[in-house]
Amino acid sequence: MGFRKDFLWGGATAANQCEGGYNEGGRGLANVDVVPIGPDRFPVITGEMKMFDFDDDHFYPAKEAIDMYHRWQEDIALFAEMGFKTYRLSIAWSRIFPNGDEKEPNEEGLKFYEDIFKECKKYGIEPLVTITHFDCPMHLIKEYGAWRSRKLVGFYENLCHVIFNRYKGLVKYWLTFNEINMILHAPFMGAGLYFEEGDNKDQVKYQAAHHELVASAIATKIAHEVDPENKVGCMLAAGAYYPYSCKPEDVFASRNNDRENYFFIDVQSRGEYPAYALKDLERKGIELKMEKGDLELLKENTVDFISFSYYSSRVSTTDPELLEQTAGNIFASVKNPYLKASEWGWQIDPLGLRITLNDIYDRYQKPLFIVENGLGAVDTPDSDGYVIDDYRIEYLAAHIAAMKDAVELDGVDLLGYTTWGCIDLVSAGTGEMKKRYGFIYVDRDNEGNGTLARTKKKSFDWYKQVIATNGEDLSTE
Ligand code: P53
Repeated sequence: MGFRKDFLWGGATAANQCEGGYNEGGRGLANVDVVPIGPDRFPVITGEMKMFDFDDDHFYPAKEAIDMYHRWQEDIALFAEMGFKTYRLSIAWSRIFPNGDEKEPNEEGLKFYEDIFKECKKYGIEPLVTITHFDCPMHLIKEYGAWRSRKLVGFYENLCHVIFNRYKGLVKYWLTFNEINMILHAPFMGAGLYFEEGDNKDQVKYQAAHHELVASAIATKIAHEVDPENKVGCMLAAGAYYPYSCKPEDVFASRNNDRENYFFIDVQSRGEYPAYALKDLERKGIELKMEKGDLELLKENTVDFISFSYYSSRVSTTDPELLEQTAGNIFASVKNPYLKASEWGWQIDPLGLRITLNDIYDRYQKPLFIVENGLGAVDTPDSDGYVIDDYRIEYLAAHIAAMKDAVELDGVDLLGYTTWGCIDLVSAGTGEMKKRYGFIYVDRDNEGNGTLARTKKKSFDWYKQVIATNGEDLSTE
């Protein structure tokens, strides 16, 4: 009983949130570089405010991030010390293709990740690679309008060809698009989409989503052709919606909110546009341009497993007063009166993870992989620089217990679990360093001050024990 013997315990990061080195090694500029910290971040990541380059009035935390570009050896050694079986990381597209539309890749970028994968292998760590974690080369945004353009499918296909061939035998687990549903909520950060006056935003977003879905299917096809050992997954920002009340209208609203997310996975895993989505697109007056063969591609190249991030459940309501309070969040949700929230207002719901695992497993019947989960919190090092993060341990222990119930009691087939930000990194939502998720503290603040020194937190030894016992020992003392 319990987790499978080869359960993949580990941690997750994304290139732009940890590497820095934004202009080193021949790397080109990307959307994720030019999103500033501060009040302009939200309008920029949602594509409302144009920011295609750096300016002097803003601070851009991704430029240096936590400097993993130069410190990855030290960081991977720490992951190995915790006993990681897997390490989820992403490839920065613009390291491999600085502009995105070149024919030939940038060798320095390819070599950078090859060295990382080899280092992982050295410790017996299986890399889990996100092909794109929100990033899109800036040149593709300026020249083609990013994923608005069908051309992006071809550029992405080229990237996939190169990396699948180059890393054959080194990487087996791939994710095509991080949180593919983020395109609806943060279209610039998630897919490089910027809106002009008069744009029909829904039309633009769903057309771009179609291009990503086709690109994802093509990636799956190539991955299997290059190496039948390859396993390709989709990736959803998950979290079940609860009805605020048992009023049927609230229940119906919660189902609709879930479908807005499942739409993507329905296509990637079942291989078809679901009926409800076709009706909804029609009602919204959205006409998707498809090419001949798209539907076959989608049908014939479905994913091998389903991965997702889970931080919180969400709540749906039809009550106009409650609805008012939800504006401004990336994912609209009403406050759940039964749950406590993090310092950033994310509601903490371990049982919601079990519910979400069951919902997804019921729907798709494929192996699942939790590739992000964790608590963003303020850490205060003591005089020795040590962080006693009992709140983080408590959060993770409760979520691991819930996922164990989903496996043991409900029969969910779960491949692994990687906590988000296993080393402190830049927050995607806010750009802050202060919102920390790691087992490893990084000395850097929101303004970019600090030595970048790495220090183990209390949770470091705790997670090591969790992995060593394959999730049996979650105790804190
Ligand atoms: P942060 C919300 C907002 C932005 C990105 O988020 C998000 C989410 C949660 O679904 O997605 C993931 O850093 C994402 C990571 C991100 C992590 O959540 O705002 O895949 O890149 O860092 C946590 O606290």
